[in-house]
Amino acid sequence: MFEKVLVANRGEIAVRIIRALREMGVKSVAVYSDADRESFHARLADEAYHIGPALATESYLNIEKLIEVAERSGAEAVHPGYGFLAESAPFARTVREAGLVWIGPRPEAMEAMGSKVESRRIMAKAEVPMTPGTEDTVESAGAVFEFAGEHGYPVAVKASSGGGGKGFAVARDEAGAEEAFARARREGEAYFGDGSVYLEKYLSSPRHVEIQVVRDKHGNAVHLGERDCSIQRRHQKLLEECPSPGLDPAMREEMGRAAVEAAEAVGYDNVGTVEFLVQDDEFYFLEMNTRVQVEHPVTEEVTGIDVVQTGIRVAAGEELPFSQEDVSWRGHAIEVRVNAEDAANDFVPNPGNITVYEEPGGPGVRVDSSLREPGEVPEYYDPLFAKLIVRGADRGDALRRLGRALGEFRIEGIATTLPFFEALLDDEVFVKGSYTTGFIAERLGGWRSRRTRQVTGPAGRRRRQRRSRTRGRSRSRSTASSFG
Ligand code: MV4
Repeated sequence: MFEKVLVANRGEIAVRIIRALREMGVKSVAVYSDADRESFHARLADEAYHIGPALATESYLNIEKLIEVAERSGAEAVHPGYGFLAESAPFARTVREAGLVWIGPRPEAMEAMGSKVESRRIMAKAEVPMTPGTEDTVESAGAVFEFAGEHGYPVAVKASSGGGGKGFAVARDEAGAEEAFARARREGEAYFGDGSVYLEKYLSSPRHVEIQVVRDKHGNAVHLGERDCSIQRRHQKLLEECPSPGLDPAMREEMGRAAVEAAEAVGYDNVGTVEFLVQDDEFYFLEMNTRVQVEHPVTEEVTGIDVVQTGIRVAAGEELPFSQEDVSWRGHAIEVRVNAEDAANDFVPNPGNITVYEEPGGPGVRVDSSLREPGEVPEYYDPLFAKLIVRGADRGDALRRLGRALGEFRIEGIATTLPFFEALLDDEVFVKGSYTTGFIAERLGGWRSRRTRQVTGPAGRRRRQRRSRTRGRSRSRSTASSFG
């Protein structure tokens, strides 16, 4: 096992990795930018090195500076977390060329999964179910007409290097083909420097269900179950849960097996996530993420397996300490992403200084956060600063616990996504669990949240009085507003 690891990241995932390392008796090295001087992750690590100005390209994305700190600190391995350079094969290669261990999969696997066309080729060979699509990239909108002639409209046009909703467009009919083709190509070029696109038969109302997998360097591969990530706004996940309300045991078993086959076909050798679309009792490979994901805690809470520590052990060459038969799932977990975005004002970014910060607690409640107390959420990075994860005996229990924990979460000074989740708990489609990826787009506009808590009696009056004095408070008790 490593003696010392550089955590090449910030925020809540850096805190998470530092905690994992500490439990393993491994020293942690943090890096921080000007904006993160007072950050919790820098304080928590055994050592912390300043790496530059707030701008990510000058700090957390600066490969040279990261390698320099790794060498200066005597770290033997680098953990990239998620985002930033987590899926950068060049960074992984540079880490290895510096004689350090990359805590993640082989760069070749990262590259293969970074190309949607290449990953579909590999999955086709492994007979992992996929939507009908072109085996190669296509050069003109004429290919859309031809594809639709065989598979019908709508047709999804996707940039092969795309992700996160960029380089994705839908041709709903012949008239829309040119524009969809041009948009996917343009976005592929602009965001990923690669305008090559391919086609898939478009599924109109799928769920987004992903399977956590891990494969070690000795060929042992195991899946850790699914996470339903369909509650997304503009391709940004907001809530994830396990198990998925949309899967029955047979499909769960089949998807788990397909995900393991995918990992084997890729020669994958760390923790990873295989994403699927699920519709009409069928599932289809979407893409594979070659990093630990934001939502990994949902899987940890239901399996009891520490996904981050498992990834570190695999990178150190250890065999998986569990087999598929050892994995079991218990209860129901839900994660909500607490972003510095004003949910009542079209989720506009709202970074700034948090003046009151009180996390919920008690049975079945976990908060993974970049904060320990009031402090700054900087404007330079991803708006996510905390994840509230709850676990209950079943979904109903987890939903009640989520409502209770949201009610305890106090954040003042900035607006956040907390009120959005309170309103979600009032939505019958969400509570029933019969939602798809279209849920937010279909229901967000018409929502008027209601006061979810009738404040009565002296405490209520006191709270009401206090509220009138506090401006900009991110109330976890939603007030009359619409999440338009
Ligand atoms: C699809 C799809 C339906 N059919 N592909 C959106 C961005 C990228 N991650 C892939 N996405 C989709 N691909 C086919 N063939 C629907 C989506 C999609 C989506 C997927 C997962 C989660 C949220 C989504 C929101 C809109 C569209």
